[in-house]
Amino acid sequence: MPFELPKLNYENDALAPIMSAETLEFHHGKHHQTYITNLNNLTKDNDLANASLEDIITKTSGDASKAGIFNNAGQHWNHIMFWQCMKPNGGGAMPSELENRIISDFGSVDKFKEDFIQAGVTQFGSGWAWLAIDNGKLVVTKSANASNPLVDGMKPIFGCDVWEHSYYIDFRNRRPDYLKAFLDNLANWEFVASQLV
Ligand code: MN3
Repeated sequence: MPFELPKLNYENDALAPIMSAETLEFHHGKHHQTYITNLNNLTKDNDLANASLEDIITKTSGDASKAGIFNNAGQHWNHIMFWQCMKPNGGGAMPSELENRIISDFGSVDKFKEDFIQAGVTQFGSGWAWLAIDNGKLVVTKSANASNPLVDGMKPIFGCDVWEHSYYIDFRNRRPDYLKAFLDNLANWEFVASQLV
């Protein structure tokens, strides 16, 4: 079964002005679709054709001869996660089970947000900022290009795309402002809480 572009849970214009319809038309409709088209072409005639997306990522990680498959599979997984991490009028209060875990592992919600923004700002070039579960503990981490914490045995539960295609139309070069707005106005904390189990 070839991989397919997931539908968004909101209209293209529903996240404006933080993330404009123009950004989503390109980012979801063109960039994400291209990763899927490439992934399907690269796996259709080999032993990965029937593997799960997670298996493809972990099996090709670190193998230079499979970099094309890894990059497109990683970006497909990362974007499936990313679209679900946002909602119209997001941000705001977290469900208590998520807030309590964050306070337990970071000290405060503000410290988590500070660490998350710092991870995204300091990811040199393209990549991702993440909240992930590592051996039962919540951690903030970052990854370059198409990689994600799955390759390090962690479970990512929240991620922000810091490739320029995700924010340049709406924020130009202001990546820190994009990350702050992502947390305060777009984050779907109910989805993140659902990933804690
Ligand atoms: Mn992207």
